[in-house]
Amino acid sequence: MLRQKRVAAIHDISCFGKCSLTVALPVISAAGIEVSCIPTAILSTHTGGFTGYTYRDLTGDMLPIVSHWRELSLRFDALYTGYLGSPEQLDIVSGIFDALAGDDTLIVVDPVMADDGRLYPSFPHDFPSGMRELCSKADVVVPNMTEALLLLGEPYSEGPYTSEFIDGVTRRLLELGPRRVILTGVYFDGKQLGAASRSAGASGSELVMSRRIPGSYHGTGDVFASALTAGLVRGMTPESAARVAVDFTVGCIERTRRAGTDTRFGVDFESGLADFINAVNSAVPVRAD
Ligand code: PXL
Repeated sequence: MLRQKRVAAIHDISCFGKCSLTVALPVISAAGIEVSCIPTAILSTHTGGFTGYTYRDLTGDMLPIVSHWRELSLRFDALYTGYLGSPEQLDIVSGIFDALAGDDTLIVVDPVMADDGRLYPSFPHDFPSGMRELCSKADVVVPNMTEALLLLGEPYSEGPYTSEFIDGVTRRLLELGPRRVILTGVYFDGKQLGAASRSAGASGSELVMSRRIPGSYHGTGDVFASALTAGLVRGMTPESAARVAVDFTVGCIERTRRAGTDTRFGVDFESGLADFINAVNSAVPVRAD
């Protein structure tokens, strides 16, 4: 019988404002993949635009969860990390990679820490250098442009970008050690926005573009990285997984814009899940054996 794939998602739970685990769990599950999780913190809302949120640090729970899982000899097809609850968790997650990854486990690191040219206020200024080390252990890293430039220790640069600039960023990110980079927030004009995908040894970046919708919608990085991880685990090529993830994310933003929802509340990804599942299944049909 075909074995169901299993992913461990390591992100916070933001109780309101769809992002991190409240996105990763449903999106990856929709692709037919089992998702276990290691919550890094519990917040009443995410930190993007809300004030007065509660915050419970779960750093102390992470290794005991992993120890129990090791007693159960659980195996994972992918480990997928996002928002970490404290700087100490960088080392802890690195240890979790060593403890849980087998030879065939895909490690996806979304270095969630910044956007729009700014490090999130919850992180200390040296967080990007710790994140750089974690990224060196990844098979795939999925930074946005702000995170990419922080990882590289380079000044933030507003777009529109040139293809030479994007190729330079993806090349230097690969020099940090991951096997593949999928850089989001890539645009060359006001009309299109997308991602640049590049693997170690490739001579340039492959672009996966779509229409650009004005505005900044919270949680879209998590929607994209979760859909990408699901596609990769299902066996899609990085470019086709990025294509499906870009289309899914743009659809979510478009529906949310039309509904006029507060941009802090997260995007309507739920209404796009059926199309997302169909896109994944038509790229990699489920074998009936
Ligand atoms: O979507 C990224 C994210 C995840 N979790 C928390 C956040 C953010 C971005 O602000 O604050 C708690």
